[in-house]
Amino acid sequence: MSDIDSLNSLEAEILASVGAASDEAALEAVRVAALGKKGSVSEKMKTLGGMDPEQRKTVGPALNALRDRVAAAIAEKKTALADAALEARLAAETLDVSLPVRESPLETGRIHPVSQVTDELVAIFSAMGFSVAEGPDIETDDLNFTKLNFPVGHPAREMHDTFFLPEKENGERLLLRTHTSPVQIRTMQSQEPPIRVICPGRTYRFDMDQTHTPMFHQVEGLVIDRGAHLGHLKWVLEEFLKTFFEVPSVELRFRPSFFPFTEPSMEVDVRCRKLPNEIRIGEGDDWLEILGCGMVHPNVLRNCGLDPDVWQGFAWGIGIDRIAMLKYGMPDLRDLFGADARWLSHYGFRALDFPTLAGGLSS
Ligand code: 2NL
Repeated sequence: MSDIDSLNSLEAEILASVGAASDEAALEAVRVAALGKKGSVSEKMKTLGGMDPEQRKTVGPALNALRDRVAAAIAEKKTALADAALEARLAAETLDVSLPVRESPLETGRIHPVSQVTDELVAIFSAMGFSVAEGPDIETDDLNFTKLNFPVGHPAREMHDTFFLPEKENGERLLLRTHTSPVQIRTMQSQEPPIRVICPGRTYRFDMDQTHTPMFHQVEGLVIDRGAHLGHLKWVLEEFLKTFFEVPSVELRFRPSFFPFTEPSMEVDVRCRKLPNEIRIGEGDDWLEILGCGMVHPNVLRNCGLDPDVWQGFAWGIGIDRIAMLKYGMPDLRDLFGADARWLSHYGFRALDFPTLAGGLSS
């Protein structure tokens, strides 16, 4: 084969490999195999030195031209591969800017009415200078009953239909709190008076019918101060009910009652109008029982290390679920804990509409 023929076949071979290279790495391998230090073209260059001048005169320029054409072919193929890679990426990574924005969970989710009403209570009492205290759902017999002046073995304990936990080795029997009063006991034991606190939270009684669920929510309020008296209690309750039900005035009726932890104890009715599907607070000729309250029993103060001759207190307790139903017109208590998303989307509240006094609480 003549020198020129063999160069032609070498070039054809290299150009075929360039054409066949399917990505940049394969192309680089072809380049090294041809133009690299030990490549086929470079090896050919090295043979020029051993040629006679006549031969070198024809082979030299032909080889140079071959090397330039191969280099140009590789450069061109490199650009083509880079373009193809970009095209492929553009095709694979399309972004549909016309897709509608997905609604944020902040918009689709709803705040449960019990949470909303709890937030409203916190807003109202915060504005009156109360703090919020919380405590455990599982309590001791001592904090749930004994400290609250329920004598051991007294039938008043039975009235609470308590859920007890299995007895421990040491004979101690824990329970699910039947009211949030143990939180106030803990507060009186750990803080110096004066005290102004509300304690919202879950409470439990073994009871289930149209108007009772075994778990329900309560908020209790407690004020301990020198000279705290019934007049203060009545004012606090009136302001609270007016603000909560968002009416200009309420009329209250205090009836004597009994709780072991207050003396005197009272039940409070609020004037209302009972319509077929609605109860309007603050007007009409009917009365609705709404909460229980009283002056803290001296035994309870003593049980918490407070001298009843120095410190007086008043307290009240109210069912959150019931006032939520009253305010927002939910007819069945059990729906509150049915975990039905359709019910929640109807009665629930938007996450960013949190209640403030300035914003009108529920609006
Ligand atoms: C009701 C009655 C009431 C209290 C709760 C209380 C707490 C302490 C001391 C004295 Cl630590 N009293 N709480 C007082 C009166 C009534 O709740 O019928 N709630 C739904």
